[in-house]
Amino acid sequence: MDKRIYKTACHICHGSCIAEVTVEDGRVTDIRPDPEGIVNKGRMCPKGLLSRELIYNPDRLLHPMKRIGARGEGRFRRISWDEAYDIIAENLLAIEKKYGMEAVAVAQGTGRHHLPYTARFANAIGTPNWFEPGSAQCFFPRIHAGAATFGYMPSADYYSDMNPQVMLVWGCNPSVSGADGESRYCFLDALKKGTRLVVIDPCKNNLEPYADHWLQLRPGTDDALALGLLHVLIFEELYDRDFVENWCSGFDKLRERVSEYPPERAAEICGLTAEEIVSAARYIAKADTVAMEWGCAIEHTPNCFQTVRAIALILAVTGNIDKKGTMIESMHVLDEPELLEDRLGDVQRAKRLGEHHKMLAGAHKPFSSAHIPTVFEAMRTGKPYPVRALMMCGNNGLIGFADSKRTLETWMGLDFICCQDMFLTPSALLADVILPVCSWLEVDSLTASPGGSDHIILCQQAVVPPVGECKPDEVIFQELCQRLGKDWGAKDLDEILDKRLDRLRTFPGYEDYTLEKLRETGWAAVPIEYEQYKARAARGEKPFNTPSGKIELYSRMMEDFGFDPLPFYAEPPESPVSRPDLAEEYPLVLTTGTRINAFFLSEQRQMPSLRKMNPWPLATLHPDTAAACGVKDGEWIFIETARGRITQKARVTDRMKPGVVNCQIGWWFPERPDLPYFGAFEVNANVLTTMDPPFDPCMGTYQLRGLLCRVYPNPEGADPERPED
Ligand SMILES: Nc1nc2c(c(=O)[nH]1)N[C@H]1C(S)=C(S)[C@@H](COP(=O)(O)OP(=O)(O)OC[C@H]3O[C@@H](n4cnc5c(=O)[nH]c(N)nc54)[C@H](O)[C@@H]3O)O[C@H]1N2
Ligand SMILES: Nc1nc2c(c(=O)[nH]1)N[C@H]1C(S)=C(S)[C@@H](COP(=O)(O)OP(=O)(O)OC[C@H]3O[C@@H](n4cnc5c(=O)[nH]c(N)nc54)[C@H](O)[C@@H]3O)O[C@H]1N2
Ligand code: SF4
Ligand SMILES: [Mo]
Repeated sequence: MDKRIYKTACHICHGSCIAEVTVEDGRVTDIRPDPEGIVNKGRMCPKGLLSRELIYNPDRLLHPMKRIGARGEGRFRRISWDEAYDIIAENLLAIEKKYGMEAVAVAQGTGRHHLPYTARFANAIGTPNWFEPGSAQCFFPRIHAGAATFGYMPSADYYSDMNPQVMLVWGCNPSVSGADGESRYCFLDALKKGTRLVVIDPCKNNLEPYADHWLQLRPGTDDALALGLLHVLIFEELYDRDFVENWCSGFDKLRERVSEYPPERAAEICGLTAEEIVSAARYIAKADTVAMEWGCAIEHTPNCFQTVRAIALILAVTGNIDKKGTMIESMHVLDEPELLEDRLGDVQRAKRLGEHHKMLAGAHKPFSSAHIPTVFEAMRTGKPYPVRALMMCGNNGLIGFADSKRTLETWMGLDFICCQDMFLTPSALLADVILPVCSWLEVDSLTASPGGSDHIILCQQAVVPPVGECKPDEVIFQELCQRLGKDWGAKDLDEILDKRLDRLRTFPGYEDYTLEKLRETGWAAVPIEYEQYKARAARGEKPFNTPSGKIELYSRMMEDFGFDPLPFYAEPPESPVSRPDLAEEYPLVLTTGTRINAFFLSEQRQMPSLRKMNPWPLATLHPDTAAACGVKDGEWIFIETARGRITQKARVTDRMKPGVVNCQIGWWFPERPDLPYFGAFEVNANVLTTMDPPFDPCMGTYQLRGLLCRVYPNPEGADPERPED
């Protein structure tokens, strides 16, 4: 028997836990955490550990298929890769000829191994209309607000002998979702070592024992809270005067803006007391070292960019930047793969839909993304020009994008859809061609950690050959380019991966490092350099890579783009304050998201052990709210907004802020192919959300949190058609 143990990085989530995977006769027989794994040190979550249920799942797509029934009906026929590529090439080239390649949209899922290659594919074939659900709603706002403010996105330092004394946990639960591009374990270790928390979250959770302050704000009002905290820090003179004078610009202007947000005003907006805000601010100011984990909850309103900036400025004025145990700068140890932006060319780039959202789509940055609502509008109306095809990779947009009914209607009208996935998802049901892809155990990839300040490279490798006829996304893109007569710009994946190690090779001890070596060791790490800005200043260089060379409390980049250079509060467009008329009908505040251990977004519902951990979709509400709506814990309820209604099971807990309902996301029932779209329109939270304007001017973000809803019992109780839990 042939038996071998490989070290490889799991990358099901945004983290990278090093696993020891046993392979016997070409099959994965065991998955364990590597006790030495640099970020996980002997721990992995159930999603990674149970991945044999993923790779050998009976629902796994094993060969390419083409649609034979009506779109969405779910009838497909097995075809060869050759035939699949022929169909795709024929359709895309016909669309290119008739409308131009901009009529082909390329949709990417959240950032995992295929992220750069999907963008590269879009550039290689010549469409500017590449997008990722996170571009405007997740992580990218933090990246770009970080760049505008500091010249980089800082992230929490868990790696020095100085544990963060206090951490702000803002709209995030890193113990479940993973810290910035990290798995959760570094955060949990910091807690064990004594880090105390200030948590900003409408719902209390497992972090409660570690929190000295918990600000249960009304969803969607994080901007007002950040400005209220800044008010206390500035007007009580609790900020770091030396740091601000030496390294920040625009303080006086910020002070003037912040004067509009005394804690009493912020408290009223957020549904808190002024005392809660004042005491939290004083606590933050008193700590020697403060780091932060900020989550996507702050990126889910149309004032997303200003919200993220306002929060970032708390770290800036308290001087918690680039010192041990605070927020640190990237070592950029892993080069990005080439995105082939030149291949796109200026003419095509200028056609990018949503170009005026400069922080999203601007030509000044890599991973420029088209604006999803604008692309969808073009699909529906042909304006400003037609978009007729959709290439989906690692994206389950019918579940993940706002307003699922509108998404369905939009995609129904397209000429051609191709979907690359591991499973027949509700989105894949709409495809003309489905391409089966590899799981994390079947692909080669490199990841950097942590996401915002990488000093570690983690190596993911194919430990077994692909099951069935599956292929890695990267190979599919290269072969598709070939078929379309477009240049992929590399001989193979190894060439691309090897090039990404160039920067690592500039560090002492790594001069001759190879991909092969990395596959043996599992990871490579370089030492963090703290206070890089001081070293740059000593060399006569700009300390920070911003227009002024300082941390920009007043952002000149934003001013140049015509955006307000100073943060402000804006009420979400749908809220009890901005829409009192609608609130009469829908009196509760809805938030969505809140990651859970068992699942990554819409995935893993087919994995029996994980599904058992969370069999049904749950909506959380306070006992007073539940009583007012006549619903009981554990009962199926309806949650309804102006867009539609879904059903989930009530989870009643006094940890939730009264008046707020929090729906789980990502739900569909893969075990129910008999239901239209696997029941997605009955249970998926995005039936409730909206993609309507107004959008965040900088990023084009729409509102996913803080919407208006109502809740009532589902009189049918547990649907008899639905298996009991
Ligand atoms: N296990 C697991 N890990 C994941 C994922 C997953 O699905 N499962 N998804 C991945 C992805 S794509 C992302 S973006 C991250 C997201 O993970 P996080 O950034 O941690 O975000 P969420 O879990 O969506 O929400 C975090 C908290 O925000 C609170 N919240 C809700 N509304 C608001 C609000 O308006 N303001 C504030 N301050 N808080 C609010 C919720 O109660 C919740 O506790 O996780 C990644 N990691
Ligand atoms: N209401 C509401 N909506 C949200 C959010 C929220 O908090 N509230 N969060 C938003 C956020 S932060 C994000 S990032 C988006 C996420 O949106 P998506 O990225 O679309 O997330 P998923 O639903 O997990 O879809 C990912 C798909 O990729 C497939 N897949 C997994 N690995 C691979 C692979 O290696 N290759 C390929 N080709 N496919 C693979 C999976 O089977 C799955 O079908 O959703 C957003 N939607
Ligand atoms: S935390 Fe993320 S990387 Fe680690 S095992 Fe779980 S899914 Fe994989
Ligand atoms: Mo995300």
